[in-house]
Amino acid sequence: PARADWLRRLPKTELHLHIEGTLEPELMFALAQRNGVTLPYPDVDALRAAYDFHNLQSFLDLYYAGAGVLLTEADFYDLTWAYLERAHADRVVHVEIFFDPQTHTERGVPFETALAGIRRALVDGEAKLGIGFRLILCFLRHLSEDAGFAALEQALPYLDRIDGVGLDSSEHGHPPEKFERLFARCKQLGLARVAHAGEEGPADYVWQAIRLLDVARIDHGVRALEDDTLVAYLAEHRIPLTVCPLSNIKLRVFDTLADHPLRTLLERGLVATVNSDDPAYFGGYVGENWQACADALDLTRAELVQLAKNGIEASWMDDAAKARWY
Ligand code: ES4
Ligand code: ZN
Repeated sequence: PARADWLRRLPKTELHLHIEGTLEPELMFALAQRNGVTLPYPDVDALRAAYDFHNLQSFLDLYYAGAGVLLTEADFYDLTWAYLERAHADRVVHVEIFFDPQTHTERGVPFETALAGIRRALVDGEAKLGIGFRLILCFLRHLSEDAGFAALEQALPYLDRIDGVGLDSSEHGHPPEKFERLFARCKQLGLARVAHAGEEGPADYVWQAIRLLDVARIDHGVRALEDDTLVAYLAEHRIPLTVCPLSNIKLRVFDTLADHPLRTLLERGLVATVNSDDPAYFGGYVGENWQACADALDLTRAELVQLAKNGIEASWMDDAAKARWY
């Protein structure tokens, strides 16, 4: 129908995307073969059948195992390029993607191998597909703050190629306060900061991310709605939330998309954006996230335009680039 067509053509941003979460089963098997890695599944269908998650941790276990096929610079390039082509088909004009260096360095893959492959694809994506980009190094919160400092140490020679840092992985029991000193150091180094908070964790973790990590955005943040003072603060300071609707359903944060509070976030004046998180695992890229929300919540064109504008506002593109899309 006309609305689906219009929505497909709407210029979009993607501000919450784990590049390791774009590893499709087909590519996982192809890279396993190329690299002589044996996967614990006989074929693509058996692997896909295992994507039946009941919470964040059950997903993360598979996500970290899957990343084990990524060994060479070419692997990271192919992964990122496949994502960019997919994003381009959804009319994504700007991406800010996460990568998890600790997932790779712990396996003996050098920091610069992952960085170089991802960056080279992003540079090609800008030249050939017109997709602007930023790159965000995520620290794994289930590991220690010292491990995070070690990852930052490895990144120091490459900081001209990294735009910001984030905080991801298992939220329960790993509050933002665990990383206060690490993020203070990142701030000193001139790195922008974001953090996953209020996905499975409580609204208090969102407060901690703001007050202790001084973040520019909150990744997920849907549980902020449990705290009216926090909602007012986020609205007043225009701190964006990078919301991932299909992710929230797959990981059982909400039962169905019809129960998702995306419209409520807009009604409360929050800078909510739509993103895909780990699209190879959660059943949809950014276009499918938009279409599924538009359908399940019967979003108006005005609401959809607001979400698109929020993505531009929340992004770290420069002002000239923002002006192009407003
Ligand atoms: C993640 Cl959905 C989600 N939450 C936290 N950490 C992650 N890493 C990759 N996907
Ligand atoms: Zn995420």
